[in-house]
Amino acid sequence: MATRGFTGRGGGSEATQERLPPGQFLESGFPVLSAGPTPRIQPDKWTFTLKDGIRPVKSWTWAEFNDLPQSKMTRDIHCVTTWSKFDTAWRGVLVDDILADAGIEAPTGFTLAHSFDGYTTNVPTEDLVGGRAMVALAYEGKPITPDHGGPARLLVPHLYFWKSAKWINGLQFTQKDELGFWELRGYHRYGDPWREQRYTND
Ligand SMILES: Nc1nc2c(c(=O)[nH]1)N[C@H]1C(S)=C(S)[C@@H](COP(=O)(O)O)O[C@H]1N2
Ligand SMILES: [Mo]
Repeated sequence: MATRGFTGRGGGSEATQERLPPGQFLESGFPVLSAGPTPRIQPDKWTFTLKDGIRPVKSWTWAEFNDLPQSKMTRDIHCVTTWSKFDTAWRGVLVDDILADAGIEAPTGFTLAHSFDGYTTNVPTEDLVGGRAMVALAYEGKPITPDHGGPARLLVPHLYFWKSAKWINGLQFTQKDELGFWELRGYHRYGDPWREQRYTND
């Protein structure tokens, strides 16, 4: 490991530097970042609802949701607070498979993710489909811990990690791009780490 500041801002090898989006450094731990306290959700109280505007399309219980086809994704993640973590390994239900089980195709180009703590975040629908995003149920082979969003969290690894809503309880298709919790408080509406879209006007 090179001395910090020797090879670049984040230190590390050239390969590491190439894998890090601009302004990011490599983190080996897994920091916890939440706007509020960690909600504790019992499995029998857990539901996930897909909505088209205000119209509920389908809801799943914890047991039903766990019966959906599951996929694995191992991806680098990038937090807007400048840490990145390589090769995080998740298992869960692709948004594609949620839509397939509901028997619909995405009705609009805009989606708002909703969580048990009241958190919301907007993601263009095209960034959630085509195998690009999942509702994750396990991290490194174990149930996701409550502080990291368990029992279920959204994973949209190609966008800054605030888009990966913890404690997710639904996806809502919207007619226009409605801003979520952090997007209303100055974060970028899209949040591409490779274009360093951290704040509203980046
Ligand atoms: N429901 C909910 N999801 C959330 C947050 C939150 O406060 N509430 N924080 C976001 C932010 S800003 C980040 S960086 C990541 C952090 O996830 P972690 O705590 O697992 O590292 O979760 C995101 N998802
Ligand atoms: Mo964050």
